[in-house]
Amino acid sequence: MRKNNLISVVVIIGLVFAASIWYARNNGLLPVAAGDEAVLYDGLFNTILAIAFGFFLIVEGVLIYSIVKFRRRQGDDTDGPAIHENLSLEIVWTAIPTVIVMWVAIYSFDVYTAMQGSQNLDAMAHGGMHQTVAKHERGGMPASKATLASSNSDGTLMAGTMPAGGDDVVAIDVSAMQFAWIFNYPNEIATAELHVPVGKKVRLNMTAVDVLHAFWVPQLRIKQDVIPGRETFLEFTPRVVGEYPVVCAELCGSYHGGMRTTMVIDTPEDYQAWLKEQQEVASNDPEAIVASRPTSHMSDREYLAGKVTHLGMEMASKK
Ligand SMILES: [Cu+2]
Repeated sequence: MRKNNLISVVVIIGLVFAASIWYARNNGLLPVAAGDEAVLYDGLFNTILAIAFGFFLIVEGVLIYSIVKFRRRQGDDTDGPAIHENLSLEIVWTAIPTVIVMWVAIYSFDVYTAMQGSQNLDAMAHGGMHQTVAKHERGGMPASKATLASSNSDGTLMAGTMPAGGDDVVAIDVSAMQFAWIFNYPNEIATAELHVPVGKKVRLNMTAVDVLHAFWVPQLRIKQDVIPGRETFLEFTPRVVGEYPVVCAELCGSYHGGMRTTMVIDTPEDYQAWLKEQQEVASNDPEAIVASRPTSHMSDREYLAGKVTHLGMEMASKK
């Protein structure tokens, strides 16, 4: 390669590199990162985006260059050069993507582990073991039905093997139903809106009353299925005070699209004040207590009637 060519290749690669990093930092494709996990996730997303954008520029650049440079000139009817193979080129263009893909895989798994993804895998493995026991006791009944049956008859869930949150963790029980979220805090507080304090680890222990739902907050970059008869959980650490949407991300019925609420990340003082306020509501409002009780003694209709009344009062009392 001539010296001039080498210099222009180096300059072009440098420019592509700079453009990729600039685009990864300024793409504006993601909403605000409201949790510590979201920051990790964005690091991964932006890195992959930078790599993809760099390759896009190189591939499209070479394409456009070739279209111009090697176009057919007037009166030129000769054949192109017959090139069969170029072993070193093939080795290079196989090795580079292999290294990149392996590195991205390791980086992704690292972020996944940091976001408690593998804890959920462990919990699922335990849930599976539990179901096998249930199947045994019930004389070969399908595992999922056995689990459902037990959660209906005694009001407790089979997944009792989940690791519980420690003292420094804000643990909130979430129950999903067609078509609402109920958040149960200690002291019989039940609300339709999720409040969490900034800077403290939050653990949501989730289960569904009826069908599959999924808890999703785009600004936290986390999503978890909520499953009838089995407990799943999500852990995150809020970092930006504000209001964010909670969206059901699993088609769960005719009003699935309306199954939304708000997650409010409060300052610690606001959070305590809110909890106190909810405590007063709960102790003066019999429906609020009903909403947080086990459902074993009620039919579904009675259970939901309690919720609906409570939700109505919640919304009215906020204004
Ligand atoms: Cu849903």
